[in-house]
Amino acid sequence: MDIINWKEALLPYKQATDELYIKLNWIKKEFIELETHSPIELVQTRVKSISSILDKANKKEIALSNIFDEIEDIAGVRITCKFVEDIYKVVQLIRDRDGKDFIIKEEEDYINNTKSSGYRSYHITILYNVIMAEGTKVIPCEIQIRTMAMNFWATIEHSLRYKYNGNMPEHIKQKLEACAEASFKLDTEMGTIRDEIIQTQKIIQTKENLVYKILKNIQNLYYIGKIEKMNEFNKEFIDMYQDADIETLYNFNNKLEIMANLYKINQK
Ligand code: 0O2
Repeated sequence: MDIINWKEALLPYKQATDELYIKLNWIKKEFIELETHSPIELVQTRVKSISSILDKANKKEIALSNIFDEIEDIAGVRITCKFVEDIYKVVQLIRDRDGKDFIIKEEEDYINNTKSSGYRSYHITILYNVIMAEGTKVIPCEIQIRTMAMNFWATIEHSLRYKYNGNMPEHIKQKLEACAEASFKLDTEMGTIRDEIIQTQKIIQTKENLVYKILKNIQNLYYIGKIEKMNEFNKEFIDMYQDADIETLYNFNNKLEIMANLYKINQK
């Protein structure tokens, strides 16, 4: 068998994860721009390290020549959500892209079918087309979708599994199982006040967007040389900001928008 040129072999996996990172983050951005709750909290990607690929091949008795055909999580994407309900919303968003952006090969619901270790997560393996200089390559990629609590548990358990190298003491295993149940209880409890949390976040987001627009409108006055007006609005904004509710900020911004129209300031 020829020696593997790892740099060349892993390049399309890197491209796949880079492209998926951008696409999935754009789903998140779309929700935020529209001031609705994004089921996606965080997108992370990684290409498995060479030693980790070799360890997995060894553990699963995969011949070196079959590594790229049989290991399907060399390219990995992790999506972290706030709530369990959000995980299934993300799953649906991914299913909606099936056949358009990629092909879904397999789904594994380790939330409803918790692993004996206590591991919970939703896995989707997709086949993603990477267009390279020398043609198209189909790259399998494992998307793991989990809550922040599930992620916390999995990260700790993963490190301990690595530390004990398959010989984890029974009392640690039991502790981890108990922690997995406790952390899922937290997820379930949080889920019951999901609507209230989302509502609060929406108010914060709307306030942030309004403050951004106000400051931009004030800055525009500077750019067209209306320094006095700028100082006047700036002072008014600083005086009222601390106690202002959404309606007050909205009305204040409206005044600025009217002024911008009056001065024909190009707003983008
Ligand atoms: P890494 O370093 O995260 O990439 P398996 O034989 O079960 O490990 P398989 O059959 O390829 O793997 O698929 P599966 O079950 O979907 O698991 C793939 C990945 O899911 C693992 O990759 C882990 O990231 C995660 N995972 C699965 N089970 C567990 C678990 O019990 N604990 C934790 N912490 N993670 C788990 P790798 O290659 O093991 O590790």
